[in-house]
Amino acid sequence: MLTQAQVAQYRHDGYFFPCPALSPEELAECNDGIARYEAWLGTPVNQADRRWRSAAYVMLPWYDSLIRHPRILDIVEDVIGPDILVYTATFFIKEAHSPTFAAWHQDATYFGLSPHEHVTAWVALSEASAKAGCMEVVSSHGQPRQMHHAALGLANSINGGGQAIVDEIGEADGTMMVLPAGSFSLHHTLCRHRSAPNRAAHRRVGIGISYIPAHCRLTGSVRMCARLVRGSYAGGSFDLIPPPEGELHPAAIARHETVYRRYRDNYGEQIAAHDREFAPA
Ligand SMILES: O=C(O)CCC(=O)C(=O)O
Repeated sequence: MLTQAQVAQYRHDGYFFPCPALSPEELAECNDGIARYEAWLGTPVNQADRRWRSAAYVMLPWYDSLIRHPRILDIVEDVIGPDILVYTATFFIKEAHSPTFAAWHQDATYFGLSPHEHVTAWVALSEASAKAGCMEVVSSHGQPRQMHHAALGLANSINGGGQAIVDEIGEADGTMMVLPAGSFSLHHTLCRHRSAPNRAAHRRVGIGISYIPAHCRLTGSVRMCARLVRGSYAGGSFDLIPPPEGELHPAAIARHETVYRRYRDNYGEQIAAHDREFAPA
């Protein structure tokens, strides 16, 4: 649980860290789960088709347990309330000595969620030091606002759209969100963040879990899927999905295909909506 002062700090800055979460055994379970997943894929997750990076909790029970972890949800509840959906979750992996990076961006840009209450819990499954390319954030100083992005399709970008903010960032203000393995950070959907290449000798492994309060709506035309992880859902923009029937169970893999397709359809629609919103008058 966060103190009132910590919640106020999150609301002012748009980020908060570090929050300890996983025991050494739980951390090992997650990393063993990734090893089994990569054996099934026949390639590291970050080199596989992008679909396999996204929403894999739909197919993997260990991952479904992670997104429902009480130590993560207790803190997420402190900032978005008791009725919590997972909108998506993403593997963010950088191999040792790799150029993979994230340009400055805000998650809200292509998600199409309203109101802007989405928060990402970025869970470190390895140490995320500055050398290993941890995230860097800039405080919103209590005045978050959507900035202009371009989907540049940047080479080596960890984000699908290769998107980057094209407005002034204020990066002199940056803070490195260094995390020990098993802990997590929070960043608000309008928090400006980026990460540098991994110059360390170890693989940097993280999972970004996108939590939203159940009252969030989608602004686009695509009906998306979500997983209810705490509290209740009165209905709205999302179709709720059940837990996986088993690890990589055929029914769960088929469901993942639907979840991913809708995610991509929405994302494409939102890129166009963002470009319209920021088009010169
Ligand atoms: O893992 C990274 O380096 C970037 C993660 C990110 O952009 C996010 O969680 O929104």
